[in-house]
Amino acid sequence: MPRALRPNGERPEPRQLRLRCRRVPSLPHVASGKVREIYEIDPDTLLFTATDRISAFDVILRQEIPDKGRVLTGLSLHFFEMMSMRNHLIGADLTAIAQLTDADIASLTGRAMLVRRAEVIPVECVVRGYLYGSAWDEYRTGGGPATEHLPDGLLMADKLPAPIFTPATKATVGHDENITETQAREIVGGDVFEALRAHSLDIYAQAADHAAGRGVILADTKFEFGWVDGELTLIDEVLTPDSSRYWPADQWAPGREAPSFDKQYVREWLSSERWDRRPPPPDLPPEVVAGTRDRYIEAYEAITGAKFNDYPPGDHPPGGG
Ligand code: Q0N
Repeated sequence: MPRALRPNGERPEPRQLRLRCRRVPSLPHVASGKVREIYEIDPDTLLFTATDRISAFDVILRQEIPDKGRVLTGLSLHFFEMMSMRNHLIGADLTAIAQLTDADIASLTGRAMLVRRAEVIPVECVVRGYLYGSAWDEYRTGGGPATEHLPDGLLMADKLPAPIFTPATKATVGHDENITETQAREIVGGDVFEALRAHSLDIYAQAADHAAGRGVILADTKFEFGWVDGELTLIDEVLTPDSSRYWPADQWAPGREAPSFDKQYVREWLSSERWDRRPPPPDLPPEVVAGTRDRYIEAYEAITGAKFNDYPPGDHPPGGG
């Protein structure tokens, strides 16, 4: 089916939704995702920001989730700082950026990272430790690029014999598309493919291990890489609930649906509404917004072991010690 005719969220969002969070008018805008915006500081440096927007069933909802952008940025910073892989993070202190006003700094602090500008490698590097989402759909309907080497007889949400690297192409609109190893090698070259696979599996293993120690399963995740000064570099946001599937370990069992930490609550509420999953989505009532916010904060605290109240570091509530 041509992309333009596909049902629901694969249509571009209405203009006003797309523009709503371009809120740093003093900086040139470089790129947008559904919920992220990238601006230029100088030719070598970008400002990577996470908004409070949320998408569900591929549609951007009209209500924002307060603090969601800070939660996601806090998780990215946590993992960038923990990881040994070279990455694009410069820092999160915005106070020395001449182009930003005090009001910009106040609204961006905690939700923005200064990053090195990279030449983006056009392959999404997905690692899966469990069989779920598009990989499960492929597997149960007879196999496809992501699941071609898996044994028979696995169940939905099963733990895989070993984590698998399942590259995908970046679709400009709609879902990414899983591609075969051969296709990925054609896009990036054999040596780069092998480096991407090795780094992706290694970072996944480190993060999954870290999460497991805190009672959380990292079911799958997506990385992006680029070139900075000729060196392979991890870019984008990393290991956030938007780029990863996290499950509370005590709620997982093979053979059944596994509720994701963050979005399950809002998806369940949307499913209880009469809505055909095409824009415009129903308005979230305040208690659903608040409940979703609580889930994001719970995810942050479970995964990092830190209190969200203490984020960002150096930012203390009035009267605090
Ligand atoms: C960049 N994208 C991907 C999320 C997805 N360090 C960088 N240097 C140059 N370009 C990029 C980065 C990074 N990160 C990555 N687009 C530009 C698409 N993004 C768009 C925003 O939402």
